[in-house]
Amino acid sequence: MIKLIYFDFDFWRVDILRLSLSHSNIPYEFQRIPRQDWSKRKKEFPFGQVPSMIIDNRPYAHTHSLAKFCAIRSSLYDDNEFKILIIDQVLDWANEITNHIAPSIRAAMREKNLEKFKKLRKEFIRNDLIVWFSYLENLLKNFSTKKQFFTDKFSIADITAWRIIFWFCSGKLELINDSFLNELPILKKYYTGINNYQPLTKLKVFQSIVS
Ligand SMILES: N[C@@H](CCC(=O)N[C@@H](CS)C(=O)NCC(=O)O)C(=O)O
Repeated sequence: MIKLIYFDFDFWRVDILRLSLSHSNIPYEFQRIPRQDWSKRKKEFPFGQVPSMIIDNRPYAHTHSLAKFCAIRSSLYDDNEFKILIIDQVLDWANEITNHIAPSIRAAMREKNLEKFKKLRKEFIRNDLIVWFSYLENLLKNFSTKKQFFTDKFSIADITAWRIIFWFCSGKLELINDSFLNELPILKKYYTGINNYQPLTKLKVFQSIVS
């Protein structure tokens, strides 16, 4: 049995694993670690980070590696080397945009420095927000024939792209709202399509993430 481990809040890094396995009815356990227990438990995990995945008592980590594993198990990866390149780029893009917004999140949550947070978040909005979502839109524009899915077959790339767009549109990131998507009409249409893609939206995990 696959066991997934993350903190006690929803975040894309583990949600894409849960969505992928749930989509294909692959059984898994999910353990949430309360934030206050982290310093005691950090050493249990490879690289001292979560998400982590345990199978047969062996721990594994790093979002991209875990996502690839879960997607292969769920038939949401691909056999074609060029489709794989597209899927992997979406996963790497998700890591990149997260790394770009992370300093402003850290300033607010960890350092509790409001001035620094505002400065960093405004810099992110000015320099990175549209730039990084344009990169994703370009990938879709250049490689997807119908623009419905990244590889023309629903995959972990769509789960990941959807989860990140949802994060940025959710209103949970202060000073950012969904209006930025108006500048990216192809991506906006794609996002609306995934928001109505029943095999994903009917999942309990999906519903709990959006509620
Ligand atoms: N390279 C890792 C990054 C994972 C990561 O940054 N995890 C954060 C939570 S989102 C974490 O474990 N933070 C606690 C710590 O580093 O002590 C991955 O790809 O999964």
